[in-house]
Amino acid sequence: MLDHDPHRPRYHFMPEANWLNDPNGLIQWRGRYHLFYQHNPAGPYHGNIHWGHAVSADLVHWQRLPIALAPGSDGLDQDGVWSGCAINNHGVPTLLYTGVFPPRQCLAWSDDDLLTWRKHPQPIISAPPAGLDLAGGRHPDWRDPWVWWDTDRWYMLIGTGLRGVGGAALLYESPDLLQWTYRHPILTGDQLAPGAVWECPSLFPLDDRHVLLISTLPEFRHTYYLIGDYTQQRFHPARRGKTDHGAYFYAAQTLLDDAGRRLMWGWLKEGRTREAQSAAGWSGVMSLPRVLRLLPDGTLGMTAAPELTVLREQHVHLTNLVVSAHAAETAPRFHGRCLEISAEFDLLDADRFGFWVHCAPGGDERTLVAYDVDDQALIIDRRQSSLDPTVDKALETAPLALPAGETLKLHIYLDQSVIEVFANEQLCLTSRVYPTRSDSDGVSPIAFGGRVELKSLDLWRMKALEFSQWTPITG
Ligand code: DQQ
Repeated sequence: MLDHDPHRPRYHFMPEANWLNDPNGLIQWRGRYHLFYQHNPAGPYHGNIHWGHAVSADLVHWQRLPIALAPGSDGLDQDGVWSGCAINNHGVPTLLYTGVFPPRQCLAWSDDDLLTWRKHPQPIISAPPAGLDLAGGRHPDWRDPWVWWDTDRWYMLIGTGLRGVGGAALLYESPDLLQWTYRHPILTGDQLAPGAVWECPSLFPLDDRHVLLISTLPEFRHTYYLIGDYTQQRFHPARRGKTDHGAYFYAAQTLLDDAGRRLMWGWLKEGRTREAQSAAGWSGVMSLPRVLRLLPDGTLGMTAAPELTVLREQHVHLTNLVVSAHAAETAPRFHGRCLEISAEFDLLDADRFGFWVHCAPGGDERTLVAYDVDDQALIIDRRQSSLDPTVDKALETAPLALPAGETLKLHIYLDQSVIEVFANEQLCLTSRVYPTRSDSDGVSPIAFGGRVELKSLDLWRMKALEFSQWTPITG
């Protein structure tokens, strides 16, 4: 049934059905990429949280593996196995996560190459540090361990919020992953670092700087990056930005791969009602893997992982096309809901230009992915994206200055209800659309208020993936 769902992505990773949220425990182990994720195998809603697991040799074709961690033990994680990370503990694959409720930091390890996991019988940290006034309701917000080794010991960050102050990333240290000592926050909320509570904090070096990722509450819309220096166990941020400017990319986590690349994934939330998610039988999609780099202006740049090119099928290539609103009827029109579009535009006198996507004949339903010259912003205009009155249709924008003479390079991934747009190898704007008509699949270049030159356009139909299932060896 799910195979015929026109909104269900075809080449983004997803569980077979039901609920997915945060990426967890990202690690490359013996050459293969392991992706764990928050998962409810019992339904398309958040609850009963397990760690799902998938593995890939190439970042594109994923094999679904058995559930790695399930809620179970009283006093550990009976209400859910919440987010965390994976590390190589001197040769032993090890997961650290938050068991709920109340929150406790827990550990599990594998003796069989990450296939099955054994939980340490007690929490490794059973309660937050005494004396801190932590945000939260019945239970404190204090979760999502991020762990690394430095010189002669392990370090851990835990996300939390300090009442009256803001979000915080608490630092702990340990000689053996079992005995932990609390030190202090490496950073607390200030003008640069928003949010009352930080979820899924993570810290990693990138070139000669450090990056801290925080996913913030109560906003619950963005993973922010802070770029700065980590010295004397304190983080000193210099720049802040959004890992994605849309409202759907959250709880991002990264891994350092064997090639030295810092790769990032995030949870793509849904933009429709709980009832619609329940009727669909699935909710939540993993983003495409993104390669991070520091840009010369000190911000975080990102591109889609080049491995994704293996998904390309039929191809159209056009060059030097002048596009204007008047020529809209004659502009080339393509069809598809699973496409990669790579385009380079030279600004002429248009004040807005880009592509109609998911466009029905006559334009009853259509979504605009465009650059607005006056506003200096990339936009995804979803206001006409669906005839369904219940789905999200807000306009999404990302500030993007184009210095005189610079072209705009758009890299757009359409995968049914997912739109991921990379602009000038700098930033990303991701959104969700839910057209109702089966013929809402047109794609065409468009310009408003003048003309634009489409210097080059490449468009590929993308392969639909079957995420293979793991089958136990019997006999
Ligand atoms: N999701 C997990 C938490 C984390 C939140 C629970 C972020 O551990 O803080 O599913 O989306």
